[in-house]
Amino acid sequence: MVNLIMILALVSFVACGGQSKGSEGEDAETKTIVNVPEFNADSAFYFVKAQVDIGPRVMNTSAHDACGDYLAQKLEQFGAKVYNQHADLPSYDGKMFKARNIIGAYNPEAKKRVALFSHWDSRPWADNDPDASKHYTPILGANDGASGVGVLLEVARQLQQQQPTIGIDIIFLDAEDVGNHRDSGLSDENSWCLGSQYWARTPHVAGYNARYGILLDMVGGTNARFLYEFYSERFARDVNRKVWKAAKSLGYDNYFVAKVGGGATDDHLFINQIARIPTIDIIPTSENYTFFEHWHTVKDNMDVITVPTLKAVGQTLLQVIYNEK
Ligand code: AHN
Ligand code: ZN
Repeated sequence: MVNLIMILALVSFVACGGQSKGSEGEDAETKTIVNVPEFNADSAFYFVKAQVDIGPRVMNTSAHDACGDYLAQKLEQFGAKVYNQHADLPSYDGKMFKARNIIGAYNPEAKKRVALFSHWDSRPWADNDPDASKHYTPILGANDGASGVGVLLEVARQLQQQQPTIGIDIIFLDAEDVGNHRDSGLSDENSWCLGSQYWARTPHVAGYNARYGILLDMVGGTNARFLYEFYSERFARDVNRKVWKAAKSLGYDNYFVAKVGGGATDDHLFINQIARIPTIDIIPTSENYTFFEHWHTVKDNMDVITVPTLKAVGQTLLQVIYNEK
């Protein structure tokens, strides 16, 4: 009984530790209290919608170019040093894509850096649509593309208001979603992620390095569950643990499930293999479908985007980056 009371007393001390710091002293010595800004998920939602409203961001179209200008302008407005990488990248089916990677650097002089990635292009074909007549229709990519970028624009807005200790690079990659069309009969990994392959070989700053990287892909869907992605686990296990632990500390362990899931041939794979920056992918996994219900279909529009998922991902990211020293 005495033990139980002691445990209860200890628990209540820990539970109110956040408010009443000071007199006991011990906590203050072992932990530095970091002010982590509040991630505004409504603002992130608005940034997702702004991209989707422009239309499908398929290379060599005016909507793509308009969205690229919008993203560079937002990063500029939020106080980043902006780099544009323009590259002509050949697609697997013999086209030449006019691609543009857009990078926003915060605290560009800092040696200790974390890189945050998301692709901003949308898939030229809804080749996973149940209706085969849609297989050559470009998708809006609200979740697959715009969601990660929307979260990172809100992160950028927060970075302008409160600078973290380390340097941050927000990297919007182009030409991710141009991999082999389902009906082509091909399955070449290298046909995907052309923008990240280019960036990993030719970073925006010569000799660029970061402690680690975090890629966001399809982070706005209803009922999203993020498991440790298979290649992330192989290349950057510690980063997975760090991020999932931060999510748990915020009560988001219903979104960030601490189990190993399947692998995705995604931008992080090339960043790990070519640039050798340990990089994880935050991407949903499901037993019922690939990534999310409307993946690579014409239904990947604003109806699939939900504010609470954006909040869980965005707040977790802020928790991680403001705790880096
Ligand atoms: C595959 O694993 C085939 N694709 C993951 C990369 C991707 C496509 N991300 C978004 N769209
Ligand atoms: Zn895709």
